[in-house]
This record gives sequence, structure tokens and C-alpha cells, in this order.
Amino acid sequence: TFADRFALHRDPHPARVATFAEDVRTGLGARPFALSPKYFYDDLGSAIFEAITRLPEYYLTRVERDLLATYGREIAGRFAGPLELVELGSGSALKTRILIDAILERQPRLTYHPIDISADAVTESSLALTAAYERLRVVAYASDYFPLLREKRLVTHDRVLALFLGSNIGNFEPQDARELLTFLARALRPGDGVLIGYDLKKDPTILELAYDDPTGVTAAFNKNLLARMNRELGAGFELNAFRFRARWNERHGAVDSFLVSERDQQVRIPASGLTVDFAAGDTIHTESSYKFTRDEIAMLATRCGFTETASYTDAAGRYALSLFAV
Ligand code: AVI
Repeated sequence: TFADRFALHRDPHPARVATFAEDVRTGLGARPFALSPKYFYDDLGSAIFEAITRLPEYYLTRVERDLLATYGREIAGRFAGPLELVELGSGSALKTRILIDAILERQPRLTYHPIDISADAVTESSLALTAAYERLRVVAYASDYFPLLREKRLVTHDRVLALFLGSNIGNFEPQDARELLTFLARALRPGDGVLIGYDLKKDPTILELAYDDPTGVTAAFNKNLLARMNRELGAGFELNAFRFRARWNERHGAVDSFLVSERDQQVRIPASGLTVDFAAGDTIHTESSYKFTRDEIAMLATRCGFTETASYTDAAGRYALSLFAV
């Protein structure tokens, strides 16, 4: 039955994970001001992100979907024996369906373990998948990936193909990306693999357009962070008193995103016990979206205990998928 094929685990250790209020206190309590991009993804933020993936300028999602459609079968065929899927940052899991289809052509049943910080997104997508696939069992985790992998709370039985798609790896600072991949390598067994989807370095004009879209959807995505602090922390941010900025940073190899104060202003954030003074032009760093060459990803994954087995890219060289084995 449906109920037998769906389970949701909420992070069982919320007390040990820093809360939104605490992270805001740290991030806006000292300069340079910064907030973690993981807080973009409340219910509204996840919906705005879905809109971003449909923007003509944000090619990443489309190119990745095409790559999965072209190479999904080949990727699934590289593993001997029955597979289980684990996905870090599954979001709406729309692209994952391509791989689920490819795997279910080869085996009668499949267990899928989506992990996402957004409980709404992971619940909604899991229910939709369970309904759409009779031969699929979904064991979902509404959680940060770090504690789950570090504490080896992910229980799998068959060979695992881990998915780290959507250029998600690009939102981690290099040090954190290394740590995450190292935990992942340790949580996997020999014969398991990870498929990493990442955005390739390219002309900065194209990159900046993908993040500072003329429709203003990405600006809204960022401003929702201010709105979320108003909603959840009782903060007094005036959304029109900030503007959005996204710039390619050659030294970091990332597009850096900011909210910029339009004027001198003071904002209270009661739940964080903070009053913040912004001068005109002061910035809040909201996100870095790192871009890589194929060699950079291979080097990173190799240092964490993986070996590259295959790599796929589109004809224009915009985006890539690299497959690694443990
Ligand atoms: C989810 N993540 C990989 C997106 C990215 O490209 O960094 C988030 C995003 N931020 C602005 N546009 C999209």
C-alpha cells in the first residue's frame, strides 16, 4: 500500500542544530554581514526557486535535465546489481524522475532516500513520487545533510547511487564542500557512487545574467530572506530599503550574491536579540554559487576519497555531470 512505501524522518536532533534565530544572530551580529543560503528555502522561498529554474537566463536546470535524459540509462547501467538512490538536496525531485525511470527499467523495485532542508519540499515531492511510481519506496529525510551523514543515520541495503545535483555543491564554501564529500565517502561502501551536477566556469556576463535576471525573480528570492526574518523572528526589515546584487568574483570562482542597504537604517530582530545598524551601501552576503572546471571537481572529489568513473557535458560546455566511485 501507499503507506508502506512512504516514510518521513524529521531531523531528530533539532536542539543540536543551530536555529534560524541563532544563525541570524551570528550572521548579522558582526561584520561582514552574512546569512546562510540554506534559509532561502522556506515554503515561499522553495516556490520562488522553482520559478528561477524556469527563467530563460537560468540555464543550469534545463541543461542538467537534458544531460540526465541523454545519459541517465548509461549512468544506471554502470552499477552492478540492484541500486538504491540517495539524494542530497532533492527539492522538487523533478529531474530525479529521469534516473528513477532509468533504474526501474533494470530492476523491479527501488528505494529512494531524498534529503532536503525544506520539510515542505521533501514531503510534497515524496508524496508525488510515491503516488506516481508503484514500484518505488520513498524514505525521506527533512534535514541538513551534515548531521545525517556524519552520524551515519542513513540506512541503506543495496548498492547506493548518491545524487548531488542542481549545482548544489556550488553553494558550499570550499572547506564545507570537502567536509561534506568526505562524510559522504565514509557513509558509502565500495561499489557505491556519487553523481555530482555542477555549473562550469564561463563568460561572466552569462553567469551574472543567470543570477541577476531582468525579471527580478532572483532578487525576490533573496528579499524573501528579509521577509522570512520578519515573519519568523519578528524583524522589522523594509524590503524596499534593500536592493539585490550578484557579481562574478574571479578570485573565488563564484557568483556572490548580496542584499545592499539603500540608506542608513536601523533594524530590530527581536527573536535574535539584535538591533542592526546599516549604513547606505552596507551589504549582507546571502550566497556564493561556485563554478568549476571538470578538473577542479575531480580534484576535490579525489581528495575526499572518490575516483572519477565518467563525466558528461553539453555541447556548449555550460554544465557537467561527473560520476565518482568510492
Ligand atoms: C540551488 N543553488 C544551486 C542555486 C544556485 O545556482 O546557486 C540557488 C540560486 N541562487 C540564485 N539562483 C539560484
